Amino acid sequence: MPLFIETEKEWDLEDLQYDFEDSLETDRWLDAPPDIKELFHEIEWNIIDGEHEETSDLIHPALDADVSPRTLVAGPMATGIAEVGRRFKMDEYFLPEVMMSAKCMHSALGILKPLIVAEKSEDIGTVVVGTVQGDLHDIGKKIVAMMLEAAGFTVIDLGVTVPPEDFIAAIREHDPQIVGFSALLTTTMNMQWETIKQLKAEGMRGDVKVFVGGAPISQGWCDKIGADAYGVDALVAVEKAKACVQEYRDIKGGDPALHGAMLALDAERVAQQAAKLEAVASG
Ligand code: B12
Repeated sequence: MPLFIETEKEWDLEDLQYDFEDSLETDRWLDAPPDIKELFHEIEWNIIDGEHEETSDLIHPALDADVSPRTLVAGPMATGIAEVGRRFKMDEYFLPEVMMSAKCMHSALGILKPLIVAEKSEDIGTVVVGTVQGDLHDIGKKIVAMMLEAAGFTVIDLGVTVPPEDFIAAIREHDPQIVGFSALLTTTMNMQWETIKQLKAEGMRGDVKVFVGGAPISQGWCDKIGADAYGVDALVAVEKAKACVQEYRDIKGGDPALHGAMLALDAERVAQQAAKLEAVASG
């Protein structure tokens, strides 16, 4: 039975601006046994420091202690790379440091992917994913692809800097129910729109449900460009993808009814979270 450790909260990561000792004082992962809490902080600091071998070496002890691969991805790996992003934005880090930290994420994901994907038991559909043209970021897209695979999808990952015509060729070849466009740059998010326009021009918009995601992407952007669903993270992407091939399988891509159904899923999740918080608050 894997350990349950809360990872869904939006943590205050201010301690990561100081040092390891300060991190140990935070309320992150207080529900984990103390040695696991410490291990998580070591993982996040090794990602921040760009130590990829050390990061990989810490993954196995966590797995041996029954921490699930998903908890590692959504927990210390997510907080570690988030702090790297903050440092980069504040000009405390430059590209070489970010590349080292990305290498840590890739090494850890290399260990975790086979374990996560092994959860796949049935085949429920096909998804084509890729990072749009001009954009090299692929960590988040890889996590989304891996979670979709674990949920039962066959995932065709086209890689990074994928031009619209390659998405279109892959949709023709693999006939997926869903296509997912990842974009991490404000300068490349427009390629999501461009690709949708080309899908329409080819008369293929109804054939496939379009998902969009990535740090600068929002529900507002999804609405504006006429995508079907926005996935703020991999868990939401999986929840919506499953709904698309199950209860909403007969609604075509681009149909406003599908867009509405995806928004209703968000509203339902928010209401459930609020009810959970209220229950905790009222003891
Ligand atoms: C790692 C990183 C890099 C690495 C990427 C390595 C790799 N192989 O991916 C390297 C060093 C190569 C890099 C390069 C650059 N980067 Co960079 N990078 C980052 C950083 C620090 C982390 C990104 C990341 O992996 N996050 C972790 C993952 C798990 O999160 P995520 O990608 O958001 O994914 C989650 C969700 O968004 C969602 N999701 C993601 N994709 C999809 C797709 C679908 C379909 C769905 C449903 C959901 C979904 O689910 C994921 C999992 O939960 C971000 C900071 C940040 N805050 O994002 C900057 C950041 C994205 N980079 C930035 C910049 C500026 C650059 C460069 C232009 C720098 C330069 N001067 O050259 C180049 C661009 C190169 C290029 N052409 O793409 C800026 C972008 C600013 C902007 N407004 O556009 C950021 C925001 C940093 C900053 N704060 O300034 N970068």
